[in-house]
Amino acid sequence: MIDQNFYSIRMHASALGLHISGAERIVSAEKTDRTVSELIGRAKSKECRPDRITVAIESVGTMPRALKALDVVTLDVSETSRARLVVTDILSHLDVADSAIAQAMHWLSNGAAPSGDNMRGALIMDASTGERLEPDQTRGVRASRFDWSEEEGTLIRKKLAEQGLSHFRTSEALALASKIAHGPGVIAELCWSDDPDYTAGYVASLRTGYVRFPFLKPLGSKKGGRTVFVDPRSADIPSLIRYLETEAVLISEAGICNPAKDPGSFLAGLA
Ligand code: WAQ
Ligand code: MG
Repeated sequence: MIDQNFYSIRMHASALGLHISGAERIVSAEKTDRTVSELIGRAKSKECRPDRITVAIESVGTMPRALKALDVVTLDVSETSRARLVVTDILSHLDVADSAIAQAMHWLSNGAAPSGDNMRGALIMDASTGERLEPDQTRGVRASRFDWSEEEGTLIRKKLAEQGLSHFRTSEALALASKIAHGPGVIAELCWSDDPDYTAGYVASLRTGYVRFPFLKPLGSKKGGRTVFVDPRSADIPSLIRYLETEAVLISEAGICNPAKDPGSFLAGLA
């Protein structure tokens, strides 16, 4: 019998109890074996050798929700402090309050967990007050069960590469941001990496698309994270968390990958 299900395949690798790598895919039945070996290969390719790799394979039914990816643009700002000012302008334009923007920047810069470490998941923040709404403030909320469809994954990597964006992080973050932006009650997301040598970050929303900044944090900083700003009037936090963590989403249409712009003309285009 032909198995028409799609499967969520999630890999997690650790050494001495510490997380070293994780990745996930959503694929049709005939691609599960190949995908499992790709993910194990990825876990083993890290400098630090894992002593434990877990792979979970789970049916997500015959028709994951299909979403279109956000369009992409890079804003050429070479200075982190200036990039964060442009991010502030964009979020203000989306009606995120100044206090909420300041809170998000603070937590992403300093480690949002009570210990001062990064959280493994995202903050959920009331866009009008900056209040943190995620129930577990140590772990945050992990968006999961999303992937590019095979064809559009290939297409987006090509389109991104044409704009000089060939790091795997970009296409992965774009898929994640596209899922998050479609969440019920979500206004926008702000992210930068926790990897000390990866300085890029983005602000994303349905209205602006995925707006990247090559230098959203200082080189060498290990502090990073994600903040999801929600509209307190329309967001139901348990529904949003259920969507982010468990609803299977296939990004089945690549968006436009624009050439880099200067922030002034981007902001003028929003107004
Ligand atoms: N759900 C929610 N939050 C997450 C998830 C997830 N699935 N994965 C990571 N985070 C949070 C967590 O706090 C991490 O510390 C933080 O985000 C950063 O994760 O070139 O590489 O995987 O356009 O380090 C963005 C720019 C790169 C890409 C983001 O994030 C580009 C990146 P990282
Ligand atoms: Mg990281």
